[in-house]
Amino acid sequence: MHSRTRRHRLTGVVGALSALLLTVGNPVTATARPTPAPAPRPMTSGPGTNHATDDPFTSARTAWWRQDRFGMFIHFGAYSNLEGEYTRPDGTVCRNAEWIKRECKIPDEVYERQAATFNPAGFDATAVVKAAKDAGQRYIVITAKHHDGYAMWPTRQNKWNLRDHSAFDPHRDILAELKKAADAAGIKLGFYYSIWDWHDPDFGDPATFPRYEKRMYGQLKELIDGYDPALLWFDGEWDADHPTNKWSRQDGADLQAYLHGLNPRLIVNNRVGKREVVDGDFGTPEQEIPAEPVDGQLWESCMTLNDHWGFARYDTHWKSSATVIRNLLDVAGRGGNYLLNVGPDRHGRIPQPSVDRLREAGRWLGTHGQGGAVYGAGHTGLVADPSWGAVSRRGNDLYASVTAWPAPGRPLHLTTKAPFRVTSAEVLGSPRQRVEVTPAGDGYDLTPSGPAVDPAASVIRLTIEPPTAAPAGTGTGLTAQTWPNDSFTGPPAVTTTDPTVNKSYRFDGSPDPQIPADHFATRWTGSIQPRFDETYTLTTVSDDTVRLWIDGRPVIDSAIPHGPKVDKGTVTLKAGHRHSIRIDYTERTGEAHLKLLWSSPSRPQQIVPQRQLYAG
Ligand code: FHN
Repeated sequence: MHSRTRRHRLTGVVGALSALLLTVGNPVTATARPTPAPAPRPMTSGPGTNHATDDPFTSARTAWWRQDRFGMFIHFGAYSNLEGEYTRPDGTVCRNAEWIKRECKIPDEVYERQAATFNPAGFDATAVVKAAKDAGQRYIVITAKHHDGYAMWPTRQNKWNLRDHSAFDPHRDILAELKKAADAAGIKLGFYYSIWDWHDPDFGDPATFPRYEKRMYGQLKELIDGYDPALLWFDGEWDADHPTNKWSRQDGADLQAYLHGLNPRLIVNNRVGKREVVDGDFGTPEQEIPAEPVDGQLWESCMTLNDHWGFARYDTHWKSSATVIRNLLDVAGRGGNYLLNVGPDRHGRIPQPSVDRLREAGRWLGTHGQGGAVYGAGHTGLVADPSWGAVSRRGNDLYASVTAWPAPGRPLHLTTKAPFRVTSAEVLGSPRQRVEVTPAGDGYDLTPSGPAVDPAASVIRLTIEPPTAAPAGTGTGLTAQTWPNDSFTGPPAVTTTDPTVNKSYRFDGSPDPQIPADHFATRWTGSIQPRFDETYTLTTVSDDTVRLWIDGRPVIDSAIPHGPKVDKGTVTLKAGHRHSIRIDYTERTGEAHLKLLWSSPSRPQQIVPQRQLYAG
């Protein structure tokens, strides 16, 4: 339900822009013509296309990301050369980090002159990767290009980069060095890339924006082809001025399709579009931790270690390692990832206070098996989020991470949301300590016999006998009838069996080549078979309308046309029983999405799997 702001096909963009290529360049510093990015590989688009290729909650493509949980963010660019301070001609000092050019109103030529002295000769990729590993951070996301447009690799699209505009050794490539060190250490490497570009002269005018976009696509292809990143972390997608940023939902949808055409394994964040639940693979709450699991999409909380992303020599307001550890446990217990930032100085060195705090976090994670509360762990609906810490589940272990250890003999109460037995309990790192587990009220009382193991957090590992699960189903999916109108009028034009309800048609797709991208309707019918006797939360992500019934009773009614939207309803289901389900979905104009997810105390959020859906 979005009017089309600026519809263009990538092929159109490539076609139109390649003709313009000879008239563009970067007049600020370049005289050479940028090398044209070769036309991208053909990708599917148009009616019949579903851009949702898997369920990010369970797919092999995202498995490493959901397992690793904890990453290192690195903000490093030409701004780092100023180390957070700019002395104006009048002698006054202006302070900022990665936004220093804009916030301190540094003239282009002054900023370019200082960038020409940038020489991060001290950048040691092996040391950076070691700092991440010592911290227990299992992936790295480094700024390849921030808002100032300065590329940290030898891009062929312009001369505003670390190879062509710096005092740095022209034979070095820090992204290649980091990629090599990360691969050697088994650490995944991703790149941050700002869509908003303060430097490219073609960015701010809609008439010339396609020329910028062609260079942006070219740079992203360079990064994918040249460094094989596991992840792209977009930013700068919001509406802004100076220069005007009119990045649209259509632009984001086109870019995401282009990138997955280059590398189907790539993981992309929601800022590729406009941070909607349907954009990219994960949401990006910043400097905050959601109070509970996020509906409809994976998520990653990104944070600074002090108060700045880029290096600021005066900023000594460091988070404690205990705060880092507790944040990480809260994030993991709510099913998210934690991307914690370092800002190297102008020499390329990570500040020692950052290294010290990160190393302490890594010590905690690597001690007594406490990392089990994070790596491969996630949200459990079996218990309520406690006031004394966080609980995460990994297999049949619940990790109760206690940040407020009780007085001797006093219990920790754990509210349960489904019946399960606790078969053993131990304090990690204190093998002789006993933990009394007593049924109490709406759950259990956990009473440790001794002191906390660690002031940051101590972990009580509960091994449980989980609620009984019915055998996995044998379903093949739901019957899907589609009409070439949005009122279910006349006979359906297409009837198929859909293995799952996981559709991102976006702006150009539809259920079938004969169904137009706008004004269609689909009805799914059949039955849904839960594996647990529990109250399930059914979640839809829809654009434009959706209504859902279970056993003939309405569970979701979101019939007012809308943009990408999450709706939820609860229903008590019986393990192994086939409950009838009907979903009525309509697409009016513009963007189109429909996903059906479920969760329960025993079942973390996922697209309802095929084997639990039956056509009849
Ligand atoms: O403007 C940027 C900021 O400089 C920094 O890169 C953060 C990190 O996620 N993102 C934007 C602010 O939301």
